[in-house]
Parts: sequence; structure tokens; C-alpha cells
Amino acid sequence: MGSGAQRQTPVLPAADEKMGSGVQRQTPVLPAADEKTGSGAQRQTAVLPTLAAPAVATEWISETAERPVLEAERKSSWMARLKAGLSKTSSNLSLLFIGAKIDEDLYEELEAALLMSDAGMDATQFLLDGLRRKVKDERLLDAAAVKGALKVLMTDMLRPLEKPLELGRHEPLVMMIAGVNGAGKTTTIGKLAKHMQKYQQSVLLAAGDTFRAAAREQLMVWGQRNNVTVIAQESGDPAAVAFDAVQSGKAKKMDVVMVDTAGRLPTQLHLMEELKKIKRVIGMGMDGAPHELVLVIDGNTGQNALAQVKAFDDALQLTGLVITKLDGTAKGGVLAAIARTRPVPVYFIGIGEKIEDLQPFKADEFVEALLG
Ligand SMILES: Nc1nc2c(ncn2[C@@H]2O[C@H](COP(=O)(O)OP(=O)(O)OP(=O)(O)O)[C@@H](O)[C@H]2O)c(=O)[nH]1
Ligand SMILES: [Mg+2]
Repeated sequence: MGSGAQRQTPVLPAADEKMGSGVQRQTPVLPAADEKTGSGAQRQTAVLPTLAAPAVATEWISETAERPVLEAERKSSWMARLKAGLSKTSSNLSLLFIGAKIDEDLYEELEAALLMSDAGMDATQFLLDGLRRKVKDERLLDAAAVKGALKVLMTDMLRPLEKPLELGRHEPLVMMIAGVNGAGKTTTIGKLAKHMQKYQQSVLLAAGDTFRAAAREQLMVWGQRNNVTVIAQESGDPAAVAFDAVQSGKAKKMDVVMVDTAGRLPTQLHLMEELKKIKRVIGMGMDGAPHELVLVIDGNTGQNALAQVKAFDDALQLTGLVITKLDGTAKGGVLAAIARTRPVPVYFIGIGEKIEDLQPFKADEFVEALLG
């Protein structure tokens, strides 16, 4: 987006959020992959933009040429795939309620199912206590009503994690992306860059993963193909690459600068120090930057995800999370654990490798997929 007079400030909204219905909104949101924000009044909701098939297949992001998909169709396909991804937990939970009597056995089985979903002790106890209270207060007598009450409790618990990623607050908005090895950082950056471009956001990427030459190449090839500038250095210091990218982003009046980083475990203290240094040096390049510190988590990591959130948050003061790979064997309960113990907003969840497989997190959709 240029520095024209009518600069909008998008955020990444929920998949079903309506935009630009005639009223100028103050902070428009950057919607899910397939939504078009008109620059004011007109909004096309029906058509998923066709993405060109890539000339080169890369290992970390795949795009396929697709026929246009109706919004409703897209939504139901997203829900179906989210449900499929979380089916392990959802079938455990749903089975409990079929023809069940509301007795201690039910609570015990529910406790076991929640613990198995990676929700952790604290969230599990919180949900059980809330459910017992609700059953009593509302005099719930049948299993379906109890399941409905659990849905409400879970949605309330997860809703504080729901927060759109707001764009346009800074020029450029500087985002630093961190996470353990293979969590999906680079893939997520690629998907986000494509989302943002659709909303006239100019994006610059910094190949801050200087650890592996292949990682740099990966980002550069992708950048070339998608017309996104990538700042990279042959060798060296990721903090210097990040600094250069911020300088360049300012000079070129880019809307967004995203800094990729090499994967690392929170127990690798020297590597955590390196992340802090990258953050500090970005701040030297631009006051107040990085504005977003996003941790990418593999949804299959179970309870360890919580340890990752705590460690990265302590080191970097996270502003948001992206939870990927909820399409595999993920159990999903870890979001409840995060909500109870370290409620860092979940900007996006990922259920696959295509662009539209990354969508804003919505508590009600998630609970519907788990307990629908
Ligand atoms: N099934 C599935 N695979 C995903 C998802 N997101 C990323 N991946 C895959 O996970 C693998 C690792 O992704 P990367 O983006 O390279 O992960 P990274 O965090 O950048 O990895 P390092 O830079 O090596 O630490 C790739 O094969 C991705 O295609 C997702 O939501 N679902
Ligand atoms: Mg990477």
C-alpha cells in the first residue's frame, strides 16, 4: 500500500467477518485468504482468488491452482478439515455423551478425555468445576444439555485467545517470527505474505535463518516467485540481517517486514539469547519494533507446547501465536492449557500446507470442531 491519502489499516479478521459494508471502518482487518476487501463499499465474498500453480515446487509452501469456491463452500470445507484434524479428541469427547447418565462416571471419563486431549490439569479442573456448577444451577438432566454446557464453558475459556492481527499501525509493521525447529515458521511467513499482498500490503522478508544456507535459498526462491523482496546475507549474523531489513523496509515505505528466524529449543540458552539480540537490534533500527513477536507452534507437540509458550514469552514477550499442523494427529486441547496458564493470543491456526489452510483462530469454530 502506498502512502496515499486513503490508507486503510487492515487487520486479519476472522474468516467470516464482514468488511466494508458501506461504512468506513477505522481499523479494517486483513481477512482470511479468500476474502476480498473492497477499498470501501464493495466487497466480493463469493470468489476465492485463483492462485497460480507454482513454477517450482518447494518443500515448505504449496500452492495449487484452484477453481473459484463460494464463501459458504470454503467455510464448510475449512470446518470439515478442522473437524477431521481434531477428530481424535472430538470422537473421544462426543462418545462420552451418547446415552450417558449424568453421574460421577461421566465426570471421570470427561476428566480423562480432557487430559488426553493435552488440556492439562489446570484447564481440565477448571472445566469440570464449571460444568458441575452449571449442571446444578441450570438443573441439567440429559447428556445433550451437559454437552451444550461444556461447549459454552470451552468457548468462554478460549475466547480470550481470539485476537486479529492488526496491520497498518506502523510503517512498516515489523514482525519477528520464532519457534522450535520445523514448527512451520517459514511456511507461515510465506502464507501470511500472500494473504497480506492480497490486501495491498507491501511485504519485505528477512531471511534471519542464517544457520542453514538452504533456509535462505528456500525463502529467496519463494520470494522471487511471489514478487516479495527478501533480504538475505551470504553468511552471518541474523540480527544484522533483521536490522538491514528494517532499514530497507523504512526506506522503501513497506507496510510489513517479517523476520524469519532459525528454529531452536528453549533449552538452548545461547540460541534464546541470540533471539533476544535480534529483537534488541530490530529495536535499534526502528523505535518500538518489533511490533509483533509471534511464536509458531506445531499443534502436535502436546503439553510441551505450553512449555514453549512460557519459555519464548519469558525471553521475548510474545504478542501472538500461530498453531500449525492441526490437520495431523493434533489433539487440540493445548489451546485450553494456553488459555488458562499463558493466554497469548492465537492469531492463526494452520490445518495444511496451502494458503487457505491458515485461518484466523475463532473460539466458537474450534469448539464446534471439538464438540459439534
Ligand atoms: N500438515 C501440515 N504441515 C505443515 C503445516 N505448516 C507447515 N507444515 C509443514 O511443516 C514442515 C516444516 O515447515 P517449515 O515452515 O519449514 O518449518 P520451520 O519452522 O521454518 O522449520 P525450521 O526453519 O527448520 O526451524 C514443512 O514440510 C511444511 O510444509 C500445517 O499446517 N499442516
Ligand atoms: Mg524455517
